[in-house]
Amino acid sequence: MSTAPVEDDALNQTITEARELRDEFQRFLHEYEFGMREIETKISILRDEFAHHHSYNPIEHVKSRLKTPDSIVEKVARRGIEPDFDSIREHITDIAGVRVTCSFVADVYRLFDLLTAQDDITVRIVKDYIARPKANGYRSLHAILEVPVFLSSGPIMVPVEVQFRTIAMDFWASLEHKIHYKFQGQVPAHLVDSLTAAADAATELDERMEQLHREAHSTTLTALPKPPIEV
Ligand code: 0O2
Repeated sequence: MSTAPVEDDALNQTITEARELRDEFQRFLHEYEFGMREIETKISILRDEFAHHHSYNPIEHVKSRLKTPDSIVEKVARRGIEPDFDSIREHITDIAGVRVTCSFVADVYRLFDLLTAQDDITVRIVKDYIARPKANGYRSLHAILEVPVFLSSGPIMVPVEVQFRTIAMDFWASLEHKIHYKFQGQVPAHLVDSLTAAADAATELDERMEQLHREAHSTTLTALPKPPIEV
């Protein structure tokens, strides 16, 4: 059975529009991917420079992710954001995310300072959940940073959410996330209490490890005939 010419035209028009939307969405996501890569490169340069010139690596690992289209659509609906690209660009700032896990709390702040001091980085929002942990015990330093991306059409500023945390904070957040997901947000009270206690233990561990590190470092320095000179 063949469709009438008018119906064919309507169908072709719908297909063309759907393809255009798909292409525009891909271009939109690419902007965030490029922004994420710029931040990854900056972090990787800092890491290499530390390793080569300071014989110290403050970064344990770096993980990046782009929000999935489903997750973007879900957030647009949940926040009541207009479903157009400009509104999404303006209101959703965590489409590109980079998580930097450091050894110690001092490294978290040092990395944050070094990254945000770079001339081409604009700091949009900082949420310091280390200084002020969330009620459930969540700790991390969050920053929405804008980084320039140079496209063939010209430069654009892309927001990237960077989360800085220690290994202990990361361990806790990852378990908490799994528990939260398993119970779909309705975590039983006894588990909430245990998680809060575990967050306190993680904070204490961070403090003790950093103290130990400082002691070991100062012992090494006094044991050396001459302290190293940094130029
Ligand atoms: P994903 O997949 O990790 O990105 P918003 O995301 O803007 O709606 P909010 O509270 O304004 O929410 O942003 P905030 O406080 O900067 O936190 C956003 C991200 O921090 C979350 O992203 C998590 O990655 C992490 N986070 C914040 N609070 C918690 C917490 O209590 N537990 C854990 N495990 N992680 C947390 P997403 O979008 O939830 O997920």
